Amino acid sequence: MEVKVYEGYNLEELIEKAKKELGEDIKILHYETIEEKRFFFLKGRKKYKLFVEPVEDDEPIEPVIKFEELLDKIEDIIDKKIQTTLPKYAQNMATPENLPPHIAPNTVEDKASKVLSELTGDALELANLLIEKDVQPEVAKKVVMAACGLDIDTNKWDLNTVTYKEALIKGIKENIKFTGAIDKIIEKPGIFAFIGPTGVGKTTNLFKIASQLVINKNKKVAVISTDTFKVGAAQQARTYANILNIPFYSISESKKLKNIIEDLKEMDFILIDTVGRSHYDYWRLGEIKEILTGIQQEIKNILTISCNFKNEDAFEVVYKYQTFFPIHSLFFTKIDETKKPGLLLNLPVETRIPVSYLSTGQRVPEDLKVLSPEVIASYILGE
Ligand SMILES: Nc1nc2c(ncn2[C@@H]2O[C@H](COP(=O)(O)OP(=O)(O)OP(=O)(O)O)[C@@H](O)[C@H]2O)c(=O)[nH]1
Ligand SMILES: [Mg+2]
Repeated sequence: MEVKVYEGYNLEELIEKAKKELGEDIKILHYETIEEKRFFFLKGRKKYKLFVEPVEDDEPIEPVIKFEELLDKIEDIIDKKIQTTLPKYAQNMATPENLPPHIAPNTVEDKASKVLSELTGDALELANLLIEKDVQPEVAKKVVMAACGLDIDTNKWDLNTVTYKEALIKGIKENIKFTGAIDKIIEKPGIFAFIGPTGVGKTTNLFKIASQLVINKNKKVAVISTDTFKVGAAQQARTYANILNIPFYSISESKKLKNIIEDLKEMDFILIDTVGRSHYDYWRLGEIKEILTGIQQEIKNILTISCNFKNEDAFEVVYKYQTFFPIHSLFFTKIDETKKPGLLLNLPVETRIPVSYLSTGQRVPEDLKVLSPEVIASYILGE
């Protein structure tokens, strides 16, 4: 291969020149600097000599892939893989371009009126009221239809209940499963892990439940924290555990979890607090899964979601976590921070995942409710 030599005062310009002449793919062999001669006491300007070889089309170019690019590519592949195995509710949610029409801006009202075209009278009013609370039109229709009969005059569906609340409770009962409080267990110890995005209230609410189990139900409870990542996290949890006077462990490895669980055979409940992770952070979600697996006993994973999440974000959280963990139930938090708690219906109706608790504020242990059709209906109707 012919080697070409370029000379000049600016190295970058020489490279550009070489690329213009030989094409974008060039191999820079080396460059030299030469001091130009002037007078015997004056230094000359610095000159460069660049030695370049053109790269033939069929000559293999060594791939230079940055680590971050490689991670992006792998995440892309995982995303595509997940997309093909998603439950039906999530298939349209994975990418913003694919957002279903009821989420796309400007089409919300059109879509809603189309979806609700078979409803009339009170049924239509209730459905619209639900939509105002950020309930998705399809979900609103499903829930309302459960309390409807066919109106012969209009050939449309209308409520057959006296009040909206009654209708809503009926619709919720038909469309959502409830686990009830976790205080009933078949085999002890009942092991529950609190998983979910950062800052949604996992630690706080784990201790609300621990308090209720210890104080109201007289159960033996231990807490294990796998959150060795966040500064002060273990300390926060240890303080709560000390107040309740229950055993507390902080661990970072699966092997240790196994041994500790063996030691805690006599407990009624073991509650595991995990470190909050973004649902986009596959590697870190994998780490949590790694710690939680390898244990003989079943761990029931409670996915904690804040009611002030946007619909599409909450759906993404659920299906991404679902690809890593079987989910026992959804635990909703921060209902006090939103006036539009549509998620309480949207997520469980569309995903069919049972619901367990609702956190109504920051106070430990008071601000906690076991979810029931009546509780959801009250919050949705803003009572
Ligand atoms: N307003 C309101 N705040 C809440 C509720 N539940 C928890 N919080 C607050 O949310 C903040 C975060 O709570 P944590 O329990 O630390 O959240 P976490 O999910 O454990 O956070 P990470 O471990 O960092 O992922 C705290 O200030 C809690 O007091 C709730 O229902 N309502
Ligand atoms: Mg925490």
